Amino acid sequence: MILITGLNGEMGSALVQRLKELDVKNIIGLDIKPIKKSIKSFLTKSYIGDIKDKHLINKIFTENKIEQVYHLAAILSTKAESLPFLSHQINVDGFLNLLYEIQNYNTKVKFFFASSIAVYHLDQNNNIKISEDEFCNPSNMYGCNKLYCERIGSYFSKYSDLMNNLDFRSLRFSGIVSANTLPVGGTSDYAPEMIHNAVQNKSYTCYVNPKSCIPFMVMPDAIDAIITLMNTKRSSLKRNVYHIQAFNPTVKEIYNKLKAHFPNFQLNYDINERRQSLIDCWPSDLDQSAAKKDWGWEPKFNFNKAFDDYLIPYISDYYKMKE
Ligand code: AKB
Repeated sequence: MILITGLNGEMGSALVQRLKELDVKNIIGLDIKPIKKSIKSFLTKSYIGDIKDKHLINKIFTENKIEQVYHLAAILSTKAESLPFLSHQINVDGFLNLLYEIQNYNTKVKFFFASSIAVYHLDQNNNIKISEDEFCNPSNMYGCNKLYCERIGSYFSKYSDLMNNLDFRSLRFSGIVSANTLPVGGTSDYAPEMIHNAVQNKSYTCYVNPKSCIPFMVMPDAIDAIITLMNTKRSSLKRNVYHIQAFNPTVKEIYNKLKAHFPNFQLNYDINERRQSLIDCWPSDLDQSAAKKDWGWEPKFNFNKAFDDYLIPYISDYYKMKE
């Protein structure tokens, strides 16, 4: 059985749909809210409840033979700054609840953990290309949570005799833009919000400045990356954790692209200092040689293709259908 946590979220919904297209069966979903109608039929079973609830996680592992986990449930970076203790409970304790069950399991468990470029902190000059092992010194709650989970996931799977059955794999994502959904509580949310507003002929007030620049990718590439990483032979993977990106536009470049499609689009600014400081200390470019070499990472959508062939046509159709 495959367990997906945070199933209703942007990534969970996209992942389960893709797995269904690939005819993957036996999927169990976990979410704090009732499973969305649009994805419920893809599941063999669902559990509604809290990742923090040890008893519920124990019940899921006892009632099912879990062989793969896609752990996506999390509080994102902006929300984590205002709710740091809740963020720790969900992002760290929730993760530990899953590992605790795996410890007592006599089945091998392949575990995917969604991590983030929030684990990095660059003091200045964030336009250098960095590798996975540099600047891992987070200055935000979400990044601290994610880095710690990466480290203990790697520790248990590599060094601890308690969990020889754990095969831990993780990707550090940055901003992800989907045609169907909007993120909640992230710091990179300005890009998807800007695009969705432009398509709906609405103006947008951006909370970071025009020069702000972090990596992005579209949801289909993010989902393909997860599935490819999970299907790669363990012996080919030289690391437990990889970072990936597809393009890294500034806010101004996103605006220019949208303006070319929607000449009436208006962008205003109302800078949020905390969110700006997070964006400013995150890298704007990633050295992806490890992901390319070990499991053949190659995004299908560069900046132009992402906007011209995916985001703008699909988001336009999405809102037309809603009318
Ligand atoms: C967020 O903005 O919190 C996330 C991230 C950078 O991981 N998109």
